[in-house]
Amino acid sequence: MSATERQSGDAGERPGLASGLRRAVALVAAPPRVGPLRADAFGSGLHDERPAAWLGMSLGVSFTICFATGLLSDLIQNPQAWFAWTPRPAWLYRVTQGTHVLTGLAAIPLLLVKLWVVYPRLWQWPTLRGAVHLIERLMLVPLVAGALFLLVTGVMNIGYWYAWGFGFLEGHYWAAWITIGALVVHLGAKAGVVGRVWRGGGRGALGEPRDGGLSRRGLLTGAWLASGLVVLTIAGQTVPLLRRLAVLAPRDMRSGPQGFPVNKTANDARVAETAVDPGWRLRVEGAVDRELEFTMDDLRARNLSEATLTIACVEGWSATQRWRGVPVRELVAEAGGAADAAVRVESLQTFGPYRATTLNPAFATDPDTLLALDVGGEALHLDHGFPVRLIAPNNPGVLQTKWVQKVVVL
Ligand SMILES: Nc1nc2c(c(=O)[nH]1)N[C@H]1C(S)=C(S)[C@@H](COP(=O)(O)O)O[C@H]1N2
Ligand SMILES: [Mo]
Repeated sequence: MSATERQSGDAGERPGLASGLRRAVALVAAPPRVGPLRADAFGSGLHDERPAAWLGMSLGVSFTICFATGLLSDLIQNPQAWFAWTPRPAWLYRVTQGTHVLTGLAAIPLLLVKLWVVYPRLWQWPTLRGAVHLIERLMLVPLVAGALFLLVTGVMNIGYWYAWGFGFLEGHYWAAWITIGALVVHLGAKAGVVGRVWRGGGRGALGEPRDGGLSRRGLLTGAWLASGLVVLTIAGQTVPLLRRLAVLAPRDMRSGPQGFPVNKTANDARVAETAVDPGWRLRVEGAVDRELEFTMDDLRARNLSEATLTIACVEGWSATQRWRGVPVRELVAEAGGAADAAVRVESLQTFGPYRATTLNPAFATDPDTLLALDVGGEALHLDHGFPVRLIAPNNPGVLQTKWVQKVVVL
Protein backbone atom coordinates (compact mmCIF):
# COMPACT_ATOMS: atom_id res chain seq x y z
CA MET A 1 0.00 0.00 0.00
CA SER A 2 1.41 3.45 -0.91
CA ALA A 3 1.84 6.28 1.58
CA THR A 4 -0.77 8.39 -0.20
CA GLU A 5 -3.30 5.60 -0.05
CA ARG A 6 -2.76 5.11 3.69
CA GLN A 7 -2.96 8.85 4.28
CA SER A 8 -6.13 9.38 2.35
CA GLY A 9 -7.62 6.32 4.06
CA ASP A 10 -6.84 7.75 7.54
CA ALA A 11 -7.99 11.20 6.64
CA GLY A 12 -11.24 9.91 5.20
CA GLU A 13 -12.01 7.69 8.22
CA ARG A 14 -11.94 10.21 11.07
CA PRO A 15 -14.37 12.81 9.76
CA GLY A 16 -16.43 9.89 8.44
CA LEU A 17 -16.87 8.43 11.94
CA ALA A 18 -17.64 11.75 13.57
CA SER A 19 -20.13 12.84 11.00
CA GLY A 20 -21.65 9.36 10.98
CA LEU A 21 -22.17 9.59 14.72
CA ARG A 22 -23.61 13.05 14.43
CA ARG A 23 -25.99 11.83 11.75
CA ALA A 24 -27.01 8.86 13.95
CA VAL A 25 -27.70 11.12 16.94
CA ALA A 26 -29.70 13.49 14.77
CA LEU A 27 -31.67 10.57 13.40
CA VAL A 28 -32.50 9.30 16.91
CA ALA A 29 -33.31 12.81 18.17
CA ALA A 30 -35.45 13.75 15.19
CA PRO A 31 -36.29 10.73 13.06
CA PRO A 32 -38.33 11.14 9.87
CA ARG A 33 -41.98 11.86 10.63
CA VAL A 34 -43.54 8.61 9.53
CA GLY A 35 -46.04 6.27 11.21
CA PRO A 36 -46.80 7.28 14.82
CA LEU A 37 -44.24 10.10 14.51
CA ARG A 38 -46.54 12.02 12.18
CA ALA A 39 -47.84 15.27 13.71
CA ASP A 40 -51.44 14.12 13.25
CA ALA A 41 -50.91 10.45 14.22
CA PHE A 42 -53.11 10.65 17.31
CA GLY A 43 -56.38 12.33 16.59
CA SER A 44 -58.21 12.14 19.91
CA GLY A 45 -58.34 15.39 21.85
CA LEU A 46 -58.25 13.32 25.02
CA HIS A 47 -54.46 12.89 24.73
CA ASP A 48 -54.17 16.29 26.33
CA GLU A 49 -52.02 17.76 29.06
CA ARG A 50 -55.02 18.69 31.19
CA PRO A 51 -56.36 15.17 31.85
CA ALA A 52 -52.74 13.99 31.99
CA ALA A 53 -51.96 16.51 34.73
CA TRP A 54 -55.13 15.83 36.74
CA LEU A 55 -54.60 12.07 36.55
CA GLY A 56 -50.95 12.64 37.45
CA MET A 57 -51.91 14.65 40.52
CA SER A 58 -54.41 11.95 41.59
CA LEU A 59 -51.75 9.29 41.13
CA GLY A 60 -49.24 11.43 43.03
CA VAL A 61 -51.62 11.60 46.00
CA SER A 62 -52.55 7.89 45.97
CA PHE A 63 -48.94 6.73 45.50
CA THR A 64 -47.68 9.02 48.26
CA ILE A 65 -50.27 7.78 50.78
CA CYS A 66 -49.68 4.19 49.68
CA PHE A 67 -45.91 4.62 50.03
CA ALA A 68 -46.12 6.21 53.49
CA THR A 69 -48.49 3.56 54.88
CA GLY A 70 -46.40 0.81 53.28
CA LEU A 71 -43.19 2.14 54.86
CA LEU A 72 -44.95 2.29 58.21
CA SER A 73 -46.06 -1.33 57.91
CA ASP A 74 -42.51 -2.33 57.02
CA LEU A 75 -41.11 -0.41 60.00
CA ILE A 76 -43.54 -2.09 62.39
CA GLN A 77 -42.51 -5.50 61.12
CA ASN A 78 -38.79 -4.69 61.02
CA PRO A 79 -38.35 -2.32 63.94
CA GLN A 80 -35.41 0.09 63.97
CA ALA A 81 -33.68 1.52 67.03
CA TRP A 82 -35.35 4.93 66.52
CA PHE A 83 -38.87 3.59 66.07
CA ALA A 84 -41.22 1.80 68.47
CA TRP A 85 -44.76 0.88 67.46
CA THR A 86 -47.40 1.25 70.16
CA PRO A 87 -50.45 -0.82 71.11
CA ARG A 88 -52.63 2.31 71.27
CA PRO A 89 -54.77 3.44 69.62
CA ALA A 90 -55.83 -0.14 68.99
CA TRP A 91 -57.47 0.66 65.62
CA LEU A 92 -54.54 2.47 64.02
CA TYR A 93 -52.87 -0.34 62.03
CA ARG A 94 -56.20 -1.50 60.71
CA VAL A 95 -56.73 1.99 59.28
CA THR A 96 -53.21 2.55 57.92
CA GLN A 97 -53.01 -0.87 56.30
CA GLY A 98 -56.57 -0.71 54.98
CA THR A 99 -55.56 2.65 53.49
CA HIS A 100 -52.41 1.14 51.97
CA VAL A 101 -54.32 -1.57 50.14
CA LEU A 102 -57.18 0.71 49.09
CA THR A 103 -55.00 3.57 47.79
CA GLY A 104 -52.98 1.02 45.81
CA LEU A 105 -56.13 -0.47 44.30
CA ALA A 106 -57.59 2.98 43.63
CA ALA A 107 -54.47 3.81 41.62
CA ILE A 108 -55.09 1.00 39.12
CA PRO A 109 -57.84 2.64 37.01
CA LEU A 110 -56.09 6.02 37.34
CA LEU A 111 -52.81 4.57 36.07
CA LEU A 112 -54.41 2.73 33.16
CA VAL A 113 -56.25 5.85 31.96
CA LYS A 114 -53.17 8.00 32.52
CA LEU A 115 -50.99 5.65 30.44
CA TRP A 116 -53.57 5.74 27.68
CA VAL A 117 -53.74 9.54 27.74
CA VAL A 118 -49.96 10.01 27.55
CA TYR A 119 -48.77 7.05 25.47
CA PRO A 120 -48.67 9.07 22.21
CA ARG A 121 -45.84 11.04 23.81
CA LEU A 122 -43.66 7.95 23.42
CA TRP A 123 -43.53 9.08 19.77
CA GLN A 124 -43.13 12.79 20.47
CA TRP A 125 -41.06 14.61 17.84
CA PRO A 126 -38.22 15.50 18.10
CA THR A 127 -37.64 12.42 20.27
CA LEU A 128 -34.77 14.04 22.16
CA ARG A 129 -34.17 17.67 22.98
CA GLY A 130 -30.93 17.35 24.91
CA ALA A 131 -29.47 15.70 28.00
CA VAL A 132 -32.15 16.82 30.50
CA HIS A 133 -34.89 15.65 28.18
CA LEU A 134 -33.08 12.32 27.76
CA ILE A 135 -32.88 11.83 31.55
CA GLU A 136 -36.52 12.81 31.96
CA ARG A 137 -37.55 10.27 29.33
CA LEU A 138 -35.32 7.50 30.69
CA MET A 139 -36.83 8.01 34.17
CA LEU A 140 -40.18 6.99 32.69
CA VAL A 141 -38.88 3.42 32.51
CA PRO A 142 -38.50 2.91 36.29
CA LEU A 143 -41.61 5.03 36.88
CA VAL A 144 -43.96 3.06 34.66
CA ALA A 145 -42.36 -0.34 35.21
CA GLY A 146 -42.15 0.24 38.97
CA ALA A 147 -45.75 1.42 39.27
CA LEU A 148 -47.06 -1.53 37.24
CA PHE A 149 -44.90 -3.95 39.23
CA LEU A 150 -46.16 -2.60 42.57
CA LEU A 151 -49.81 -2.72 41.57
CA VAL A 152 -49.58 -6.16 39.95
CA THR A 153 -47.65 -7.80 42.81
CA GLY A 154 -49.91 -6.08 45.36
CA VAL A 155 -53.03 -7.44 43.69
CA MET A 156 -51.48 -10.89 43.33
CA ASN A 157 -50.57 -10.87 47.01
CA ILE A 158 -54.03 -9.95 48.28
CA GLY A 159 -55.39 -12.52 45.83
CA TYR A 160 -53.14 -15.22 47.39
CA TRP A 161 -51.45 -15.90 44.07
CA TYR A 162 -47.78 -16.23 45.03
CA ALA A 163 -46.61 -17.02 41.50
CA TRP A 164 -43.15 -15.51 41.79
CA GLY A 165 -39.70 -16.75 42.58
CA PHE A 166 -38.70 -13.77 44.74
CA GLY A 167 -39.78 -12.64 48.19
CA PHE A 168 -42.86 -10.47 47.80
CA LEU A 169 -41.84 -8.17 50.64
CA GLU A 170 -38.33 -7.45 49.29
CA GLY A 171 -39.53 -6.98 45.71
CA HIS A 172 -42.47 -4.78 46.68
CA TYR A 173 -40.33 -2.77 49.10
CA TRP A 174 -37.48 -1.97 46.71
CA ALA A 175 -39.80 -1.34 43.78
CA ALA A 176 -41.58 1.21 45.99
CA TRP A 177 -38.38 3.18 46.59
CA ILE A 178 -37.46 3.07 42.90
CA THR A 179 -40.93 4.15 41.83
CA ILE A 180 -41.18 6.98 44.35
CA GLY A 181 -37.71 8.22 43.35
CA ALA A 182 -38.72 8.24 39.70
CA LEU A 183 -42.03 9.90 40.65
CA VAL A 184 -40.20 12.76 42.38
CA VAL A 185 -38.08 13.31 39.25
CA HIS A 186 -41.16 13.09 37.06
CA LEU A 187 -43.09 15.60 39.19
CA GLY A 188 -40.08 17.92 39.06
CA ALA A 189 -40.03 17.69 35.27
CA LYS A 190 -43.79 18.23 35.04
CA ALA A 191 -44.13 20.92 37.74
CA GLY A 192 -44.63 23.59 35.05
CA VAL A 193 -47.49 21.77 33.35
CA VAL A 194 -49.12 20.81 36.65
CA GLY A 195 -48.90 24.41 37.89
CA ARG A 196 -50.39 25.70 34.64
CA VAL A 197 -53.27 23.21 34.74
CA TRP A 198 -53.85 23.78 38.46
CA ARG A 199 -54.28 27.50 37.79
CA GLY A 200 -56.90 26.67 35.18
CA GLY A 201 -54.66 26.91 32.12
CA GLY A 202 -53.23 24.20 29.93
CA ARG A 203 -53.93 23.11 26.42
CA GLY A 204 -57.62 23.02 25.56
CA ALA A 205 -60.61 23.63 27.80
CA LEU A 206 -61.41 20.76 30.13
CA GLY A 207 -65.05 20.37 29.23
CA GLU A 208 -64.72 20.89 25.49
CA PRO A 209 -66.11 17.86 23.60
CA ARG A 210 -64.10 16.70 20.59
CA ASP A 211 -65.53 14.97 17.54
CA GLY A 212 -68.79 14.65 19.45
CA GLY A 213 -67.19 11.92 21.59
CA LEU A 214 -66.13 11.71 25.23
CA SER A 215 -65.06 15.05 26.67
CA ARG A 216 -61.87 15.44 28.66
CA ARG A 217 -63.97 16.10 31.75
CA GLY A 218 -65.94 12.94 30.99
CA LEU A 219 -62.73 10.92 30.73
CA LEU A 220 -61.47 12.26 34.05
CA THR A 221 -64.78 11.75 35.82
CA GLY A 222 -64.89 8.20 34.47
CA ALA A 223 -61.39 7.45 35.76
CA TRP A 224 -62.19 8.88 39.20
CA LEU A 225 -65.52 7.01 39.34
CA ALA A 226 -63.83 3.72 38.42
CA SER A 227 -61.28 4.35 41.13
CA GLY A 228 -63.99 5.12 43.69
CA LEU A 229 -65.94 2.04 42.65
CA VAL A 230 -62.90 -0.20 43.17
CA VAL A 231 -62.52 1.22 46.69
CA LEU A 232 -66.22 0.86 47.52
CA THR A 233 -66.42 -2.74 46.35
CA ILE A 234 -63.33 -3.83 48.29
CA ALA A 235 -63.30 -1.67 51.44
CA GLY A 236 -65.99 -3.90 52.98
CA GLN A 237 -63.28 -6.40 53.88
CA THR A 238 -62.27 -4.02 56.66
CA VAL A 239 -65.09 -1.44 56.94
CA PRO A 240 -68.18 -3.22 58.36
CA LEU A 241 -70.60 -0.61 56.97
CA LEU A 242 -69.48 -1.41 53.41
CA ARG A 243 -69.50 -5.17 53.88
CA ARG A 244 -72.50 -5.77 51.62
CA LEU A 245 -70.85 -3.88 48.75
CA ALA A 246 -67.61 -5.86 48.97
CA VAL A 247 -68.17 -7.89 45.79
CA LEU A 248 -64.55 -7.50 44.67
CA ALA A 249 -62.94 -8.12 48.07
CA PRO A 250 -60.70 -11.19 48.02
CA ARG A 251 -61.66 -11.93 51.64
CA ASP A 252 -65.01 -12.03 53.37
CA MET A 253 -64.62 -10.91 56.99
CA ARG A 254 -66.99 -13.68 58.08
CA SER A 255 -65.55 -16.60 56.11
CA GLY A 256 -63.60 -19.31 57.88
CA PRO A 257 -64.16 -21.24 61.09
CA GLN A 258 -65.66 -19.27 64.00
CA GLY A 259 -66.77 -16.59 61.55
CA PHE A 260 -63.49 -14.98 60.48
CA PRO A 261 -60.81 -15.70 57.88
CA VAL A 262 -57.76 -17.94 58.12
CA ASN A 263 -54.61 -17.09 56.21
CA LYS A 264 -52.46 -20.03 57.16
CA THR A 265 -54.10 -23.28 58.22
CA ALA A 266 -52.62 -25.68 60.76
CA ASN A 267 -51.91 -28.05 57.87
CA ASP A 268 -50.05 -25.38 55.89
CA ALA A 269 -47.98 -24.57 58.96
CA ARG A 270 -47.42 -28.30 59.58
CA VAL A 271 -48.59 -28.07 63.19
CA ALA A 272 -51.80 -30.10 62.84
CA GLU A 273 -50.28 -32.88 64.99
CA THR A 274 -48.11 -30.99 67.48
CA ALA A 275 -50.93 -28.53 68.25
CA VAL A 276 -53.27 -31.29 69.46
CA ASP A 277 -50.60 -33.34 71.23
CA PRO A 278 -51.69 -33.85 74.89
CA GLY A 279 -48.03 -33.34 75.82
CA TRP A 280 -48.31 -29.67 74.76
CA ARG A 281 -47.08 -27.18 77.40
CA LEU A 282 -46.83 -23.41 77.42
CA ARG A 283 -43.33 -22.55 78.61
CA VAL A 284 -42.07 -19.25 80.03
CA GLU A 285 -38.28 -18.84 79.99
CA GLY A 286 -35.41 -16.49 79.18
CA ALA A 287 -34.45 -13.65 81.53
CA VAL A 288 -36.59 -14.94 84.41
CA ASP A 289 -36.06 -16.01 88.03
CA ARG A 290 -37.95 -19.24 87.51
CA GLU A 291 -39.03 -20.99 84.33
CA LEU A 292 -42.71 -21.85 84.19
CA GLU A 293 -44.68 -24.54 82.41
CA PHE A 294 -48.45 -24.74 82.00
CA THR A 295 -50.77 -27.43 80.73
CA MET A 296 -54.05 -26.45 79.11
CA ASP A 297 -55.82 -27.31 82.38
CA ASP A 298 -53.43 -25.06 84.33
CA LEU A 299 -54.28 -22.18 82.01
CA ARG A 300 -58.02 -22.83 82.14
CA ALA A 301 -57.91 -22.89 85.95
CA ARG A 302 -56.69 -19.28 85.95
CA ASN A 303 -58.68 -16.11 86.18
CA LEU A 304 -58.66 -15.28 82.44
CA SER A 305 -58.91 -11.79 80.93
CA GLU A 306 -61.15 -10.70 78.08
CA ALA A 307 -60.66 -8.11 75.35
CA THR A 308 -62.22 -7.15 72.03
CA LEU A 309 -59.34 -7.01 69.56
CA THR A 310 -58.81 -6.93 65.82
CA ILE A 311 -56.79 -9.07 63.47
CA ALA A 312 -55.73 -6.57 60.82
CA CYS A 313 -54.00 -8.44 58.04
CA VAL A 314 -51.41 -6.72 55.84
CA GLU A 315 -53.63 -7.73 52.94
CA GLY A 316 -56.23 -5.19 54.01
CA TRP A 317 -58.91 -7.37 55.59
CA SER A 318 -59.68 -7.28 59.27
CA ALA A 319 -61.79 -9.16 61.80
CA THR A 320 -62.72 -8.04 65.29
CA GLN A 321 -63.50 -10.66 67.92
CA ARG A 322 -63.95 -11.12 71.64
CA TRP A 323 -60.91 -12.98 72.99
CA ARG A 324 -60.21 -14.63 76.36
CA GLY A 325 -56.79 -15.61 77.61
CA VAL A 326 -53.80 -14.92 79.83
CA PRO A 327 -52.18 -11.45 79.69
CA VAL A 328 -48.53 -11.84 78.68
CA ARG A 329 -47.48 -9.42 81.44
CA GLU A 330 -48.94 -11.76 84.12
CA LEU A 331 -46.73 -14.59 82.88
CA VAL A 332 -43.67 -12.33 82.86
CA ALA A 333 -44.41 -11.16 86.42
CA GLU A 334 -44.99 -14.69 87.73
CA ALA A 335 -41.72 -15.88 86.25
CA GLY A 336 -39.93 -12.94 87.87
CA GLY A 337 -38.99 -11.23 84.59
CA ALA A 338 -38.43 -7.46 84.46
CA ALA A 339 -41.72 -5.56 84.14
CA ASP A 340 -40.38 -3.54 81.18
CA ALA A 341 -38.79 -6.43 79.31
CA ALA A 342 -39.40 -7.20 75.64
CA VAL A 343 -40.87 -10.65 75.06
CA ARG A 344 -40.58 -13.11 72.20
CA VAL A 345 -43.57 -15.34 71.52
CA GLU A 346 -42.77 -18.53 69.62
CA SER A 347 -45.00 -20.90 67.69
CA LEU A 348 -44.96 -24.66 67.33
CA GLN A 349 -44.42 -23.91 63.66
CA THR A 350 -40.81 -24.73 62.85
CA PHE A 351 -40.25 -22.68 59.69
CA GLY A 352 -41.15 -19.39 58.04
CA PRO A 353 -40.90 -15.75 59.09
CA TYR A 354 -44.14 -15.72 61.09
CA ARG A 355 -43.29 -18.47 63.54
CA ALA A 356 -42.30 -15.91 66.20
CA THR A 357 -43.06 -12.32 67.20
CA THR A 358 -41.07 -9.97 69.41
CA LEU A 359 -43.25 -7.74 71.56
CA ASN A 360 -41.60 -4.46 72.54
CA PRO A 361 -42.12 -3.39 76.19
CA ALA A 362 -45.18 -1.27 75.37
CA PHE A 363 -46.90 -4.34 73.86
CA ALA A 364 -45.61 -6.79 76.46
CA THR A 365 -47.01 -4.68 79.32
CA ASP A 366 -50.36 -3.83 77.72
CA PRO A 367 -53.13 -5.52 79.76
CA ASP A 368 -54.90 -6.53 76.51
CA THR A 369 -51.89 -8.36 75.04
CA LEU A 370 -53.16 -11.89 75.53
CA LEU A 371 -52.24 -15.46 74.91
CA ALA A 372 -55.76 -16.34 73.90
CA LEU A 373 -57.41 -19.70 74.53
CA ASP A 374 -60.90 -18.71 73.43
CA VAL A 375 -62.55 -16.60 70.79
CA GLY A 376 -66.24 -15.70 70.73
CA GLY A 377 -66.82 -17.86 73.82
CA GLU A 378 -65.34 -21.07 72.31
CA ALA A 379 -61.95 -22.72 72.41
CA LEU A 380 -59.84 -21.58 69.44
CA HIS A 381 -60.28 -23.56 66.24
CA LEU A 382 -57.11 -25.39 65.21
CA ASP A 383 -56.74 -23.04 62.22
CA HIS A 384 -57.02 -19.97 64.44
CA GLY A 385 -54.11 -21.10 66.58
CA PHE A 386 -55.27 -23.77 69.05
CA PRO A 387 -54.16 -24.36 71.74
CA VAL A 388 -53.04 -20.75 72.32
CA ARG A 389 -52.43 -17.73 70.11
CA LEU A 390 -51.07 -14.25 70.60
CA ILE A 391 -53.54 -11.40 70.18
CA ALA A 392 -52.52 -7.81 70.93
CA PRO A 393 -54.07 -4.42 70.20
CA ASN A 394 -52.79 -2.59 67.09
CA ASN A 395 -50.51 -5.50 66.19
CA PRO A 396 -50.30 -6.36 62.45
CA GLY A 397 -52.04 -9.67 61.65
CA VAL A 398 -48.80 -11.32 60.58
CA LEU A 399 -47.44 -10.77 64.10
CA GLN A 400 -50.46 -12.29 65.89
CA THR A 401 -48.63 -15.60 66.24
CA LYS A 402 -50.72 -18.76 66.25
CA TRP A 403 -50.04 -22.17 67.91
CA VAL A 404 -47.87 -20.65 70.64
CA GLN A 405 -45.63 -22.88 72.74
CA LYS A 406 -43.06 -20.56 74.27
CA VAL A 407 -42.76 -17.11 75.86
CA VAL A 408 -39.16 -15.93 76.09
CA VAL A 409 -38.48 -12.90 78.30
CA LEU A 410 -35.67 -10.91 76.67
N1 LIG B 1 -47.54 -19.33 63.51
C1 LIG B 1 -48.14 -18.50 62.63
N2 LIG B 1 -48.98 -17.55 63.05
C2 LIG B 1 -49.60 -16.73 62.19
C3 LIG B 1 -49.40 -16.85 60.80
C4 LIG B 1 -48.50 -17.84 60.36
O1 LIG B 1 -48.26 -18.01 59.14
N3 LIG B 1 -47.90 -18.65 61.28
N4 LIG B 1 -50.07 -16.00 59.92
C5 LIG B 1 -50.47 -14.71 60.46
C6 LIG B 1 -51.31 -13.90 59.59
S1 LIG B 1 -50.65 -13.39 58.12
C7 LIG B 1 -52.56 -13.46 59.98
S2 LIG B 1 -53.42 -12.31 59.08
C8 LIG B 1 -53.20 -13.99 61.19
C9 LIG B 1 -54.53 -14.58 60.80
O2 LIG B 1 -55.16 -15.12 61.89
P1 LIG B 1 -56.43 -16.02 61.67
O3 LIG B 1 -56.02 -17.16 60.78
O4 LIG B 1 -56.85 -16.46 63.02
O5 LIG B 1 -57.47 -15.17 61.04
O6 LIG B 1 -52.42 -14.98 61.82
C10 LIG B 1 -51.05 -14.76 61.87
N5 LIG B 1 -50.44 -15.77 62.67
MO1 LIG C 1 -51.91 -11.62 57.40
